[in-house]
Parts: sequence; structure tokens; C-alpha cells
Amino acid sequence: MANWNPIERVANLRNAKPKRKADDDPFGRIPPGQYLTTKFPVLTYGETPIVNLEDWRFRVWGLVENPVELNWQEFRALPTKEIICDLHCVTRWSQLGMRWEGVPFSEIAKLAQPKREAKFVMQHGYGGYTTNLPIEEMYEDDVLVAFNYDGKPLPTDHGGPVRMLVPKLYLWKSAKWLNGLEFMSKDKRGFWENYGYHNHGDPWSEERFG
Ligand SMILES: Nc1nc2c(c(=O)[nH]1)N[C@H]1C(S)=C(S)[C@@H](COP(=O)(O)O)O[C@H]1N2
Ligand SMILES: [Mo]
Repeated sequence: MANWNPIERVANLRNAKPKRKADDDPFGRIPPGQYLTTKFPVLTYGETPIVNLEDWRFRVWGLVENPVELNWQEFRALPTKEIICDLHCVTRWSQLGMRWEGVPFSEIAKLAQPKREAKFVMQHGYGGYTTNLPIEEMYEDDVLVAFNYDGKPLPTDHGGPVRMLVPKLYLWKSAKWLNGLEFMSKDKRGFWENYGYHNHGDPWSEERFG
């Protein structure tokens, strides 16, 4: 359980000194201001929701032709994909070559059929976490509703049973314990975006704060 305050956290992050070492970027894969780690730190605001698979539901609503609510069996019947990606956190760690498996966002969209007016997607997680993105970024071919990490079921701390994974952006743009996607015509800021994080979050242009 987090005992810190989001406003203080954003203030501390703004003042944080980069820990980057000279040999941190042998392959040109570490964005500016990031350092290389081989650990996978856990970063959660609030309680970690524990959801068992029998109770787990995944909803798609808003500007879609076909709103859906899936249980675990229905979700796992959707086509899946494996990716290897690098992840970058706004707290400045980057980890390379992580292996994930999940249902591509495009498959969820195929099922729900976004209306023409749907221009933005809000990710919702159990516990109330939200984060927002333009719909076209969700259609990138590495964006997954991920259920496996490193060949094993995604650990609860990292968002299991499923989390969103948007590898090209800072990791706060990937909601853990994902339980819904809301399609919207207008943009709306999510949890950290409201506390001063950037609305977009591209690590290569250091879109850390708004
Ligand atoms: N539901 C939920 N998702 C979340 C968060 C959270 O607090 N709750 N934190 C975000 C932030 S700020 C980060 S950096 C990443 C951390 O993911 P990790 O714990 O797997 O490293 O999850 C993101 N997704
Ligand atoms: Mo974060």
C-alpha cells in the first residue's frame, strides 16, 4: 500500500537527478535521462487489487457499435500475440528485451467496433486507475492487453491477471489490472495526467511532465 502523496511524488520526480551511467546505452536503446536496469520495479499508487479469474470481467464501452463484457474464458478465446519490447518508466529506469504475450488492442477493437467519432481511449483498471491515449496510438502493433510476462502468468504486482501494455510510451500509460476500455470523442486526462504528468508520454522526446 502506498503511503506517499501523488503531489509530492511528482514534485520529487521533477527534481530527481538522472542516475544514468556512461555505459548504460550500448545499443542506442535507452532514451535520454533514463538508466538501464535488469530489475522490474513495482510502482503502484494505492492498494493492489486482488481479482480472481472467476470474478474477472473486461468491459468495452462508450463510442462503440458493440459494447462487450468478457469473462476470462471469453477473453482468452481471442487471438493472441507475443512481443519482445523495451520498457521505460518516468521514474527513469529502462529495461530491455522483455517478453510479453497478450491480446492485441486491434482484436478488442475488431470485436467492439469503435464508431467513427471515437478518437480517444481511456484505460480503466480495478482500483480506479485511469490513463488516456489517442485511439491511433492504441492501434500500434505492439499494444497488447497482456496476460503473460516472460512466459508466465503476469504477477499480481505487475497488474495480473491482465494489464494494458503500450511499450512505446512511458509505463504509466499502461494500466495494471485492466478491466475496461472506454472509447471517447474528446480527450480526458487520466490519473497521473491530472497530477501533472505529460498528456502523451513519449520517452524519446522526454514527455515527462505536462
Ligand atoms: N492500475 C494501475 N496501473 C498502473 C499504476 C497504478 O498505480 N495502478 N501505475 C502506473 C505507473 S505510474 C507505472 S510506472 C507502471 C508501473 O508498472 P510496474 O509496477 O509493472 O512496473 O504502472 C502504471 N499502471
Ligand atoms: Mo510511474
